[in-house]
Amino acid sequence: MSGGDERGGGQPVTCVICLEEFDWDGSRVFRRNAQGIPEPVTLPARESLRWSAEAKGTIIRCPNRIGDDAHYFPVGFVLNDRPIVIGLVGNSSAGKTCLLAAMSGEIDRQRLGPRGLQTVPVNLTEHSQYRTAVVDPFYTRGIAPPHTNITDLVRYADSVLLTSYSGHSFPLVFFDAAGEQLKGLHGDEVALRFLHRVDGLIFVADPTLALDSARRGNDSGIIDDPTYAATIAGLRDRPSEAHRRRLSIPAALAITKSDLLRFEPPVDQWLSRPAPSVLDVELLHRESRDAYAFLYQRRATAWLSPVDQFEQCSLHFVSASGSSFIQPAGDGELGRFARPARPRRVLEPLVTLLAALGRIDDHFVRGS
Ligand SMILES: Nc1nc2c(ncn2[C@@H]2O[C@H](COP(=O)(O)OP(=O)(O)OP(=O)(O)O)[C@@H](O)[C@H]2O)c(=O)[nH]1
Ligand SMILES: [Mg+2]
Ligand SMILES: [Zn+2]
Repeated sequence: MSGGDERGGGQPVTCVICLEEFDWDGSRVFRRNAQGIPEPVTLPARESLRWSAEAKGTIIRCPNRIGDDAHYFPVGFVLNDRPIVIGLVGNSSAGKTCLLAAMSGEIDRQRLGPRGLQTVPVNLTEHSQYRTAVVDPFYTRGIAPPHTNITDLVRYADSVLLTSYSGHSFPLVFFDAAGEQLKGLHGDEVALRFLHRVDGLIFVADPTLALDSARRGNDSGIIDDPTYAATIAGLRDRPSEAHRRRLSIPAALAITKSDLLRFEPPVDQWLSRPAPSVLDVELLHRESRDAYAFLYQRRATAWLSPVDQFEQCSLHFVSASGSSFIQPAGDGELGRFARPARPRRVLEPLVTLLAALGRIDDHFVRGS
């Protein structure tokens, strides 16, 4: 194959799937044929006027192989600002995969547009597959995304390319940081790279657990999620976090499944609010205070640890589905929600993280 050594001189780029950095020479790319098989293409020199036209729609291969599949991602992902990596943390069944499907669906529907970020279509097979297999059935028929198999500790879930009105483009990459397994993260390369590379975290909390325990009169008062502590401990190993009392990357706590509490104050007033068109810092603080009090009163104080451990941690009431889950009648049945998905406020935690990372133009933020 022409195009030279993938690890040879060139610009350092980050694979959005395994987060490993490698050198890319600017000319070695691939294009999928009609069967979807990537075939090598060599681009003209970077200085050439033909370069951008010929690079359009091509993909880059990462030399790293984790698992069975080679990693391919759009050339557009390396021509722009570095990727922003967002991780979802929470126990099994907390609602991470549903929240991710809802965020991805909302982003594809340009619901970040009023916040100053447009989605740019890129040729990313993984994103189209994810949309077809998970997001579309969730939106059109209320089909619940399948449970995530715990084969990896953290796993690439989805990515999109966003452009701000001020003209900056950056890839946004989501990782699903699976369950209790994070405890054993020291043996796992991708988990370690993830923890060293992640730019922001969404901690996912299932409020029904807190309610159940309140109803049971659980006096032990411990409603814990071991994935929170494991992730926080892993982040503490980052050189940039050494000797800091609080972790410097931004975090958000998403109290998901809030549709189940939609008649309860204060959830009712937050969930029924339309998504704001600017990030109003005063409102954000009010919602965070309400959500903090809500969890505190239900003795879910262990979930509040991110508030103490991160310099910035906002709290949000969200619902991925907007309606309740119907238990499947039989073994072979798909789990589904009562209605096609109508996500509520799922982009608020993300927008808050992106604002903290300087990716939301000032024009779309009020107060500070
Ligand atoms: N009512 C309601 N139920 C939800 C919502 N999101 C998730 N659920 C329920 O919670 C279950 C688990 O959600 P998942 O998103 O698969 O949970 P997860 O955190 O990805 O779990 P693992 O993949 O096992 O780590 C779903 O099958 C639904 O029953 C929501 O927004 N509203
Ligand atoms: Mg999952
Ligand atoms: Zn890779």
